Amino acid sequence: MTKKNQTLGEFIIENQTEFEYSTGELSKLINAIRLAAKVVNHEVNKAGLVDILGQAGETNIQGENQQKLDVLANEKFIQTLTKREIVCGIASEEEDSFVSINSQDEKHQNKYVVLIDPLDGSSNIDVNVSVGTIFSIYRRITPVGTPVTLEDFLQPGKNQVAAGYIIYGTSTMLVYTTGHGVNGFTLNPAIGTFYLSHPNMQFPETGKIYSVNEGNYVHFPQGVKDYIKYCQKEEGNRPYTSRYIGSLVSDFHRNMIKGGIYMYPKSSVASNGKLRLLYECNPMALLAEQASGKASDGYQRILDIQPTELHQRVPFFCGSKKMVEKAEEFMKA
Ligand code: AHM
Ligand code: MG
Repeated sequence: MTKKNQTLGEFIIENQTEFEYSTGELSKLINAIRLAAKVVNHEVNKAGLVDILGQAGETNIQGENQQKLDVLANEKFIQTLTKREIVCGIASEEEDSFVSINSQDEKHQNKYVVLIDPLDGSSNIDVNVSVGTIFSIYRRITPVGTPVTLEDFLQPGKNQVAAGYIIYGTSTMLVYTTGHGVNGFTLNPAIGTFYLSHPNMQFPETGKIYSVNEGNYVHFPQGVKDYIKYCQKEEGNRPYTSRYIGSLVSDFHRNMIKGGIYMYPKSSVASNGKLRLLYECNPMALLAEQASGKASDGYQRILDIQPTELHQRVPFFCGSKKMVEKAEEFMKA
């Protein structure tokens, strides 16, 4: 049952029983994410005030410069999840390999692994534009009590038991699903409490917004070029509006509320696009489907893809169902 203005804490407890293997473990995990979100929110909000802006001077596994806040957000999420001993493994965009947290204590028979992008859209940090955290949760495949292996992380997105994001925007929101629809909670920063503000979020079936980095146009496959031309054509409810923040969480969030499509296609310079399957596309795809939207790599359902690598990239088309279907039609042609 969802009651508007319910706190996230109340919501988690009330809805715990609708989860298939309800032992309270997943609830504890969501609670830990809630806590880490508040800590990171605090850091993101004061970023302009203290000297934590700028690059940390290190390069992550994808060869990108890490911003100090990326590193900080990564630390906070990993610390919060590790200290509570509620997961057996964590994979992060900022870590080369997964972190195994197999407690020696027999009592800690943790079943879940978490994959996170601790601070997505980090090129927006320096210019005061919204960034986000994305998370994805699976039950491990290997037996409890043994160390987690790569196999536990390389599961197709359809196996996710929960997924969500935190958007550090004009207000901070935590939006998540456990496979029973999508609910959004807004943080009241004065008292540090998330309240249910957006119950049962739904993508409009179609929309008028397309979000893509059109600077890459010349490198896009013909199907994407044709779809963009279709979006711009004066006919019916078109031309559509172009909106691209360059922060997946923010672009997705806006499109879910207003109706739209987000695209990060492959290109002649990046054969699988840019976005990472495991901790960017899969969680967003589960949220999209749970909110009556659709997510595809242009040809097939994102959630059906069998991953082969932790930091694997995949082309991504996500948003209002009819718009994604239209983009797929152009890709096939
Ligand atoms: P990041 O994880 O390094 O921040 O990269 C992911 C981000 C997405 O949030 C965003 O949609 C995309 O990269 C923007 O990329 P581009 O600047 O190439 O358009
Ligand atoms: Mg990212």
